[in-house]
Amino acid sequence: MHCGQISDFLQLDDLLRDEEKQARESVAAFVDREFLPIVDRHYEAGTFPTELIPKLAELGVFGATLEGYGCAGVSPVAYGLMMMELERGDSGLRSMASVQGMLAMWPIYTFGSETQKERWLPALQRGEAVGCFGLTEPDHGSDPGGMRTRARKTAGGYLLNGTKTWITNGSIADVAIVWAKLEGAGEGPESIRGFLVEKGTPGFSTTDLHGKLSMRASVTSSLHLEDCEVPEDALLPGAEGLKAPLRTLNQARFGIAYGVLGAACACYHRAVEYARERIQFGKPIASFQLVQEKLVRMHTSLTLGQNLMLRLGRLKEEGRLSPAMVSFAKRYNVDEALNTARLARDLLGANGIMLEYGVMRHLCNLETVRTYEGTHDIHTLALGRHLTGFDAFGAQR
Ligand code: TGC
Ligand code: FAD
Repeated sequence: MHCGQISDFLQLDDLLRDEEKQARESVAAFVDREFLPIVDRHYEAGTFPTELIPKLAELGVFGATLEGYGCAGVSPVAYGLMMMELERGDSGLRSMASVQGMLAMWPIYTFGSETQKERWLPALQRGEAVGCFGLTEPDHGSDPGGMRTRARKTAGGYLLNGTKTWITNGSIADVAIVWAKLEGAGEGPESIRGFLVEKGTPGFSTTDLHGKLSMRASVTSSLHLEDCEVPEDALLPGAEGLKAPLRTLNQARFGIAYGVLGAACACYHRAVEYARERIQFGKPIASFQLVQEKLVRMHTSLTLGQNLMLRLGRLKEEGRLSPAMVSFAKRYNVDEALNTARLARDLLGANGIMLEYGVMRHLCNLETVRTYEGTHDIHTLALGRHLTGFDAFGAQR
């Protein structure tokens, strides 16, 4: 069952094209058939079902909006609906796909040479290779402009040194997009460049992060670069300055803002069903006013989120989607999805904390989604800057 069947209060389906509905339905069927039966096992074990990667590729989810190189060239709305259905399964499943498609393929497509595109895009699209995006460092999360990772020009290429952490897909990736400051290109964020670092390159290693209580069905790693020499053609020629990773993040944030509606939808659906069936004081709890108020809040935020994303998807297609709009949607939809998951957890009583009911898993995942790709407060400040013209990010500016 897809999200449109769970709730389409404003009849937005009327505004979807046939191919957009088809994309949604094929991903939804995959999630129901192949992913939901195994997610609890993987969540408990803290593993990602890597055997599903070729199947995700067959569905066309990797780099779905790109043209050529085997990519489907679907509309932003079709892509967003795919992310929504994946996240109805689990935020970790959507994360795997959004990192592969938007954080690895998109920068290669946008900033890469033709040789780099030919080498990586078809393989990443087919799921024969996995990609990751290394921006965050142990001491630089919200302020990537302060990163310490350095690239030094050598006779045959570049020598990379530094550590990236919290990297989704890190240890399963065949290629990492590593952002580093190029020595001699300035001291500030203008010196940032992107490098394609292949698995197995001497001086490059990964370690997985364990002990996560959120995003358990997702691989999260640190990347270590110790005198790691990459060839000249590892540099993404079109990427200069902090703007390049931030433009990349814009793409992924759009998918996240759409995706979290799937997690919210799963929680809302579970809560409505549960409230109808659960009897207390001789009546279904759905008949109590306070319970109905919670369901109405969940349904309202889901409906507003669906409407918002359809509009933003159409603006994106027309090239009119601004970074401020993306910040708006990421901030608002994630916050609302988290509120929905909390309300659903509450409505399910003690059962709400059990893995088998799914809502606590979504709730825990959404805590990560609130933090990654720009924290809730970073997007607040991005919007505050947009509205006022004043930059409230750092004291020195
Ligand atoms: P600032 O001076 O604002 O910007 C530097 C240059 O970049 C441009 N720019 C943007 N371009 C496109 N989209 C955006 N959203 C942009 N934001 C800024 C800007 O115009 C400027 O261009 P130019 O030509 O003037 O050079 O830079 P700042 O240092 O003040 O930083 C701004 C801030 C705080 C918003 C930025 O650093 C930021 O977004 N921080 C959050 C970091 C973040 O989101 N990290 C995410 C890591 S990846 C991840 O979490 C993946 S999880 C994936 C998964 O599993 O799904
Ligand atoms: P910090 O930046 O230290 O922030 C801590 C707190 O301070 C937050 O509440 C923040 O909002 C607040 N804060 C910071 N600056 C300000 C300010 N100026 N004003 C007000 N408040 C402020 N990164 C990647 O590069 N690639 C990935 O694939 C990736 N995947 C991830 C997967 C997971 C599971 C997680 C948890 C993270 C992932 N990240 C990834 C990292 C993620 O992007 C960062 O965690 C995020 O950008 C926040 O950085 P931080 O954790 O260092 O928090």
